[in-house]
Amino acid sequence: MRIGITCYPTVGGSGAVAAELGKQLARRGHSVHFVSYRLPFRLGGFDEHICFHEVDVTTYSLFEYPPHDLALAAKMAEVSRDQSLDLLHVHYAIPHAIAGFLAQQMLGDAAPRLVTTLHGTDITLVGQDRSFFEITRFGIERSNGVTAVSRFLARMTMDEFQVSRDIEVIPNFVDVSRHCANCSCCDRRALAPNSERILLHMSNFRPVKRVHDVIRVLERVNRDVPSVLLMVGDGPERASAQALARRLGVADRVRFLGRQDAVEEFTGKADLYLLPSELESFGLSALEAMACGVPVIGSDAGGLPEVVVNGETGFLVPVGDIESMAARARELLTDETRRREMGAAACRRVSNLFNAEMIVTQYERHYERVLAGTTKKDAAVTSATDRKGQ
Ligand code: GMT
Repeated sequence: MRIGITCYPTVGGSGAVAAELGKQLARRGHSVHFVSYRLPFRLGGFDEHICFHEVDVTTYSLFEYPPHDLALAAKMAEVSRDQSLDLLHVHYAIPHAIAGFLAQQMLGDAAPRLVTTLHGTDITLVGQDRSFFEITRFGIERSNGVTAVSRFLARMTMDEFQVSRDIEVIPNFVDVSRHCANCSCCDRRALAPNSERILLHMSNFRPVKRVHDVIRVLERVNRDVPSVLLMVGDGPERASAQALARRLGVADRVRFLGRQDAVEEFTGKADLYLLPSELESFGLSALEAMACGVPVIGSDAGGLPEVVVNGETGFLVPVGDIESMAARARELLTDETRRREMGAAACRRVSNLFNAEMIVTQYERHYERVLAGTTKKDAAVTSATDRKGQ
């Protein structure tokens, strides 16, 4: 297939999924064209089947707000026409689904089909804003195929936006072969020179991630179990999180590593992964930790229970319950056998349910159905009829 992909190029789960999906599709021989205003993060390296098309946003003295979304739509139409794209797959509803729809309108009969993947905050935060509600709904209704990254997100989209169309759940995934399943290969001494336990958190430090909770948990755990905390990523709450670490007297225990692309190179060094988000439609970073055999302690919110099985691959506690989070962390850090068992269970869960091989095939099947103009329900009915006929 000839596939156009549009995503936010900045650090974030939706961009990570889009980049990884593009690479995996290219590996399968599809021709992939990324259209965005910057090279998406995690899309480094040359691949003969991947091209990047940069959206140029013209500035002009009349424009107080340069019209990025129109420039994107025009570029999507241009690339679709020049590369004879079969479909455009956009990640994050706003504004990408609308730009994709506009591109289709510009091309008329020659337009590619449009697939929109909902990732989370496009529905749970941005889409809920009154000024975006109707246009988000419009984008969902007008896409030829819609996928959501968790059952939670699909349900929420249908309930909140009252859409009756099919939304297929296609979860986040990990290239299991790239993530180390055994953390003993890693040298921990550079990060924990006095054999402290290592806690890890990775995010874009937006308020929804509750990064202050992460610092507070480390402070509590460190009272009994000497520990260090690695904070990976960057964003609006970084400075206040650093200030909190200083105020709580644990600044020397917390290392802010900033943005890191090759997360698989150090994730396996951690003993525990913390994700106390207010809401998480899926929680890609938790999945990446699990793939490295690291148990997750997170909040019992959104789609996270679809990723982390409470008591089996980690623990889930109510949002904001720092004491329970710290207690669970202490419990695992002082029982190495249990921690390792949970880590191994986490790793198995990723291999069995969320590995790239399986999930990318699910996307391919979705594309095929969209191109054929059928739905998953039609396909199920057809195969049931075929079975009856046999
Ligand atoms: O988490 C973020 O703030 C980034 C955001 C994004 O769209 O880039 O992530 C969302 O999409 C990820 C990939 O599908 C999911 O794993 C994250 O759970 C989701 N974030 C939230 O729901 C807060």
